[in-house]
Amino acid sequence: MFKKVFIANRGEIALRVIRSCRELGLRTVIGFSEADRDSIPVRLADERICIGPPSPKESYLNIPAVVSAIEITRADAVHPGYGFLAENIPFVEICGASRIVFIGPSVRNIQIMGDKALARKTAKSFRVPVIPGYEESDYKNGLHHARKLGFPVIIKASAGGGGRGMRRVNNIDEFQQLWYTCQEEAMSSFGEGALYLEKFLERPRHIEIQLVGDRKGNVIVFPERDCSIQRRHQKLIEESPSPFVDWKLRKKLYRYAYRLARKINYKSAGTIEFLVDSDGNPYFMEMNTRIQVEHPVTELVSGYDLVKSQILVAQGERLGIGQKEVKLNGHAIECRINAEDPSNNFMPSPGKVEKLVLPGGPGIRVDTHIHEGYAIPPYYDSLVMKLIAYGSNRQEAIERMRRALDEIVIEGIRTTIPLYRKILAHPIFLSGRYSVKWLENFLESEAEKGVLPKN
Ligand code: MV4
Repeated sequence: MFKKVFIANRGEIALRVIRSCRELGLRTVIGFSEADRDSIPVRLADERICIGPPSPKESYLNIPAVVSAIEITRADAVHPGYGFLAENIPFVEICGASRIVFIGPSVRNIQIMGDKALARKTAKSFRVPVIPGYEESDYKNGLHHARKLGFPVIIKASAGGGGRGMRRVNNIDEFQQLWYTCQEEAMSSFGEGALYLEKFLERPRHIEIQLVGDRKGNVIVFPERDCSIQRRHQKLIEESPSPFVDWKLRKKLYRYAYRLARKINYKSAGTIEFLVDSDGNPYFMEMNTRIQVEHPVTELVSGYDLVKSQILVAQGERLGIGQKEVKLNGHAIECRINAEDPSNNFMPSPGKVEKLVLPGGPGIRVDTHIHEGYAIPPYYDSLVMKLIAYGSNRQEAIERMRRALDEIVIEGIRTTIPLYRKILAHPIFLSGRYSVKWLENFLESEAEKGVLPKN
């Protein structure tokens, strides 16, 4: 049993982890940068230790600093949250060698899924459908495969993921140039030029399945999240269940996600991302080997604490429930509130929160580390709050989200709240018939009309 958990993160997720530790009776210690000294998670943890200056490279990403802090504070385990060191193989290896339990999956699982071409091959080998394509880094073979697939195709970097290092190719004349640009970009961004090729799907939806595995080989899978509302590969709104997914498709997604997690012996919380084409065919895309920003929507529809479960399975405990006990009740929607100005190209807007009035009432959950008087530092991700609405159905969840968006007041910084008020009033969002292309098209049409309302 753990006595003390080290939190190697900041902001809302650090607070989220502290809350689950508190409920489990575990002592917490947080490693913080100089910029986060006066933050709520640093205050709420049982212990705190400075790991370096504000720059993430010198603090939250600084492996020697984090590992020394874990050793000095004699923590048994480390929770990495998301981002920073959550999928960093050297960090997980050093934890293992230093007898620190990493609250997450094995090094091997992170390796397999971190290499997107290997992840594809692995999924294929277990008969999980992937988008028609080829793992191929040779230009001549690539061109041959592209002709066979038919244009448009998409070239992706094996070391990329989450939208980094991809090129859409519309016809054969563009192929050579885009192939080599993609390869060079992969080389310079990831230090590795390996590529793979896929048929380009028009207007797909991004649908993902949360799962948790324990150390005894049990895996449970959860109702899907629809994460199709994105801008530049950053998710803005997520919901569960997807308005597009019926039980027939859900069962298929469950089967594929379960099979893949089980076959690779996955032992933690993880998420399998699928692209679903307009005919409702799901294809494996990537796996995220961490807890994700949008995990609360799954918690609300399933009644299951995913962070608590992550900690318990890392301690060697069994999952508390079997697949039959995984529930899908009602509907949940999350809006990621960023300190960014949507009327000025989403320009980051750090600074002091002069006034803060939080929404509440039935079906509203607010995950945030900010408070009135808090200065949002400019060094990190601009996510400052997750506003999550729950209802007995989608309509009620939307009504509650709209109410919460009307109640909330944040002054002193710009936020994405005005954009959410617009999206939650838009007929396409309300109909549930949106693809991954919709938000960018909507933002373009708004830009033409003039600017989005100011905060
Ligand atoms: C695709 C695709 C169409 N066809 N792959 C973007 C993020 C990365 N994980 C994969 N992405 C895409 N891959 C094929 N074969 C379209 C996208 C895509 C996308 C996917 C999910 C959510 C938003 C997106 C926005 C643009 C493109």
